[in-house]
Amino acid sequence: MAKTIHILNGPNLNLLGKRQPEIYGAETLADVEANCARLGAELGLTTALFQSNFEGGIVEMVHRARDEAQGIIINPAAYTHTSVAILDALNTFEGPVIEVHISNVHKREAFRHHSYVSLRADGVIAGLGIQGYELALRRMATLLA
Ligand code: CA2
Repeated sequence: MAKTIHILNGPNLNLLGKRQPEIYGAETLADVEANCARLGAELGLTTALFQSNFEGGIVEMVHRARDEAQGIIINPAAYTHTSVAILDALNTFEGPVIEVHISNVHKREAFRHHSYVSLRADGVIAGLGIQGYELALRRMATLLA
């Protein structure tokens, strides 16, 4: 049976492609979903993309992934830098976790340089635009082979 990857997205990423294209690009979260579904099919992986503007919503998405997914790709957005709750939830997930940031957080404000989620992530991609999600999916295929 095809392995399932959940792609979790945090606050404001529903606005991707609609605001601040100079930082986050012109493509939308629907484009990310379509690109990952297409590549997932090539790699033999089923993908499902979710987004929440709420910290607890992301925690619950991780709980759902515990039952339904073999791997998590997560862009926790601003909660990357603040959320022990999301880190704690990810620590209950047994499969691989890859953290993705569209922008290069290390080139930005100092408060974006620390990530709680990186304490759990098996890999981190930053600054490669939305292509980072597809690169994370390729790595998932390797990790789950
Ligand atoms: O670069 C990333 O992917 C971030 O996770 C994006 C977060 C930011 O807080 C992190 O430091 C880095 C912000 C997401 C906001 O997304 C928007 C997209 C389009 C328009 C406005 C916001």
